[in-house]
Amino acid sequence: MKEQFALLRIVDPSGNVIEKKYASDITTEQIKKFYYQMMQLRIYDRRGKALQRQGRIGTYVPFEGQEASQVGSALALRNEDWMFPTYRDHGAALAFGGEIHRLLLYWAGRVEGALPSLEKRILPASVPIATQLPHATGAAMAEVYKGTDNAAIAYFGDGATSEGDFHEGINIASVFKAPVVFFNQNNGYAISVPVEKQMNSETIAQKSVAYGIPGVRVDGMDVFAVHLAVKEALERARLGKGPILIEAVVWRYGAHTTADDPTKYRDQAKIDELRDEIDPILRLERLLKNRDEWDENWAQETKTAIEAEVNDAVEQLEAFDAPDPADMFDHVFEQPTWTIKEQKETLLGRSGSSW
Ligand SMILES: Cc1ncc(C[n+]2csc(CCOP(=O)(O)OP(=O)(O)O)c2C)c(N)n1
Ligand SMILES: [Mg+2]
Repeated sequence: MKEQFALLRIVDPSGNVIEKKYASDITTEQIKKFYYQMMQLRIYDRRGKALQRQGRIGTYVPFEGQEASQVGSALALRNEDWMFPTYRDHGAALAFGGEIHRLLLYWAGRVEGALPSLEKRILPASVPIATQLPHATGAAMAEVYKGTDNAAIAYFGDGATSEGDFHEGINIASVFKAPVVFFNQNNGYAISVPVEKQMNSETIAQKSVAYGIPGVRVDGMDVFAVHLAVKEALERARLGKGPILIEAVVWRYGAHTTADDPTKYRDQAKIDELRDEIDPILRLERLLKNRDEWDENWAQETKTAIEAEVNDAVEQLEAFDAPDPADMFDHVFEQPTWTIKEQKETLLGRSGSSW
């Protein structure tokens, strides 16, 4: 199956363009755009981890290593398309136009960070695994009924393919030819469970066969390969040809979340050693160097500008008024059930002024 679903790679880890037919798409402007966007994600992500360690936000989900798959896919979308991210895809949300301080508000446990974006159709992160797949199918079908050619993208991990919602979302999308891209990031782990223990399929892309849709396997550390695969999938979907399953093979460099210790279940030192070789941002640096287009000043200025942007966002985050404890109960259902009402009364009644 690995032969049938061969890995699409355009730029190799040493920064060489290996798929010559795409060479003309690889302009300096495009490389720098991807570089900027991935660097923004990395700086934001590292700050997120630091804020958690400092006790300034709650549990945080890092995505370091997955910048190329999140940026390449998000930048393939059109403004009006729908994005259904998981908790790990706030990088994709940021690349699609999400605001840094709103993303951080989410990790601070604030309802303001979970409101759908008014500017872009970015749904709040799905924490219950795979539940966003049927949602994405529904949104895509609604666009067809409305007569638009807008599409949806559903993000999900390798572990999510073991959920019923994965089947239901893809099956219905296939039957109704819904314009949705099922974008899997196979980072090899569902928390501590390696993908080999999760499934007997050699690839995730091959699961497309069962639904009668195309499946594509890409090097998720290659932003150009991801961008091309998602762009082509979206174009096809807009023409009414139905959904596609894309598997982006990526590395999760660090822990599952800030509440996890990966050294308990994998050889973390080996991954730390590999990072330099496989890194998606270094790949673009090497690509620019190979073209004699690397500009150290530009790289430094880019970093400085992003750091300032992230600092501003942290200030915005911390300038928000203290959260209202009632938020915890008020946004579970449109109309609260009696159980939620009772919980709210119990907590707010008992806690008195301690809030
Ligand atoms: C329905 C459901 N079951 C279990 C969990 C607990 N859980 C949280 S993350 C996770 C692993 C998901 O792995 P994967 O889909 O590969 O995504 P990744 O975290 O690697 O991005 C699990 C099982 C959950 N959030 N929702
Ligand atoms: Mg995973």
